[in-house]
Amino acid sequence: MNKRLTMVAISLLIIAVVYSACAAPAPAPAAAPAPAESVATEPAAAEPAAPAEQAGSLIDTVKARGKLICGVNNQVPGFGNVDANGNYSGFDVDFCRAVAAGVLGDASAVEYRYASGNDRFTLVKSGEVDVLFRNTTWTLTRDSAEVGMEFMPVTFYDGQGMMVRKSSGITSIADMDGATVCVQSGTTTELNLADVFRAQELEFTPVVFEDNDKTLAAYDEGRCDGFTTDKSGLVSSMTKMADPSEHMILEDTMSKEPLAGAVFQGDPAWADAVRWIVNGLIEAEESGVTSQNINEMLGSENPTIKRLLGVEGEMGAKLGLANDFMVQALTQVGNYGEIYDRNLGPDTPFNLPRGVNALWSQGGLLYTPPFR
Ligand SMILES: N[C@@H](CCC(=O)N[C@@H](CS)C(=O)NCC(=O)O)C(=O)O
Repeated sequence: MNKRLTMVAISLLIIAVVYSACAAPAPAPAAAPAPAESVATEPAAAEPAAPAEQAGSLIDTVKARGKLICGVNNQVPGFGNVDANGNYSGFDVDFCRAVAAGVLGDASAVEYRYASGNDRFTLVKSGEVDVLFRNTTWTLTRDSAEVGMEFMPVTFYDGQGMMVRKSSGITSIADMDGATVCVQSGTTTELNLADVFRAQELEFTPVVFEDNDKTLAAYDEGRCDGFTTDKSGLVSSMTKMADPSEHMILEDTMSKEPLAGAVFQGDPAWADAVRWIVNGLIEAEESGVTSQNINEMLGSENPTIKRLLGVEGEMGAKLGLANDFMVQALTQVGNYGEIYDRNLGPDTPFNLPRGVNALWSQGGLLYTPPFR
């Protein structure tokens, strides 16, 4: 059998999903264990239990309910995490809070629901969550009717990476022929892993788990030569390892992972409202409006700032929101840069440089269409 066929055969023999032996304690009281899948594929279209569409726009549902139901991660510190008291925090979580502030005027009016890699799109399609902010990559398949997501602006440009033990002597993916790699099911990660190794004609054995804590625990216990996920996830996971100093993240970037929020496809009013709250957080950073200076900024003569803050124009009303929707989001949560710094910046254990996640005006990729 040639190398490529052997590799495909091995890939098809996806190894067992292990529950108890490798499980790190689930930190989330609200965590609902996801069903394990031994063979992970891109989730197919969910059966439409109660599509948001049938009940009118979610914008009205959320207002009537008085709270936002947000699908998040609960085990990725810095992005989506829950503490022992059930308090959620992280970069993604702050976007939930900003949407709640923009739609309801109250950033705390959020009910968080754990969305696993496998069930996240089903939760959105069935209307169990209003919006998903969960390190989710915008892909064609997920955007299409097959999975049925409507993606929001990219909030974090990421790429897949590989963690290995320093003692392994591995310095790049090219050194990983025959390696065993711990990976999470229901993710782009699993699909990219096969693509990248196949392209380099490398054999590998994936060991698949249904959430990050289990995947990481298995790697940390020495059951795999490598642990692969989004680089953001690797950096975050390092903080949970027995001895992070024994490990390193390879330079290789295995994929593009534009992480974005997502809502049900078929509710344009809701999609527009969420989309422009995210855009508003980026516009505010570009315009220099922060949670700290917003009161002064309400008096600004800058026309973009006037429209952003609802001093002029009817931007909120066009979206079915209050005209001060961004004042609420910015006062209570802060602009994109404040959200980034609070969760990932120099004063956090992650200290992630902005890199491509800088504003376009500072050499990055963040660019919002105009508020007019
Ligand atoms: N961005 C990729 C991967 C996202 C992903 O699920 N990453 C893992 C590793 S950081 C994760 O969040 N796991 C936590 C969990 O499933 O609870 C995707 O959208 O498929």
